[in-house]
Amino acid sequence: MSRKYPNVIITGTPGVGKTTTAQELIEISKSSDSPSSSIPLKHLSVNKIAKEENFYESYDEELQTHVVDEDKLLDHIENLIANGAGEGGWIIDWHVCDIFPERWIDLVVVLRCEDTKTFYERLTSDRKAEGGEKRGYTGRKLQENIDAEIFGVIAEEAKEAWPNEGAVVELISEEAEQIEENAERIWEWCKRWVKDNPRDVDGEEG
Ligand code: DAT
Repeated sequence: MSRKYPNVIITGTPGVGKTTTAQELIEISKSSDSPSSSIPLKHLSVNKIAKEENFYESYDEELQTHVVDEDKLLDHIENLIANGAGEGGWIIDWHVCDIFPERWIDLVVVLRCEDTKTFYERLTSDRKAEGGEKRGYTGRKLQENIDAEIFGVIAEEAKEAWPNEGAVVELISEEAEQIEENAERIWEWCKRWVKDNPRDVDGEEG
């Protein structure tokens, strides 16, 4: 592993709070006042990239969703991640995690909203998170996402793809104050990773 900063994926069923949490984490990293612990984290919103670059393969009418061309997406993200000598610090935000090679990612955070009433309200609400996707889910799209969250489908996929002890962390994202708490936890984890993985001047592992 030759990264200077850790790559983190924030995943979970649509509506659990990935984008909001990633944005909060970036804010925390920017306001960190200690130069020794400063980490230039970068938000990589996969939904945004897929839309901007038009990495859509087709449209699923029943699920009212675009089907992403995963090969194009992975090539694009690989280029981004390899930039800057692959220094790391990418905060990847997407509901799919297991298409990414295991070695790209140092920590997988699965946000959870097991309180079905809260989750239902979020998915059916028309509110749009800043830079996020418009909700107002109905029909099969709504039901499939609620079921996926109840059964913890994404957490299972994450644990299968990253079987190493401690590689996957599940955090509850039900209450508003948990957004900041979770972002703080991920930030503390990033700082510890940097301390535990020191580099020498050549950028080699120390
Ligand atoms: P995601 O990126 O996982 O699809 P989001 O960040 O767009 O989710 O959040 C969806 C909506 O839910 C948005 O209006 C913000 C709200 N939300 C997210 N996490 C929350 C939390 N822990 N408490 C209260 N509201 C939350």
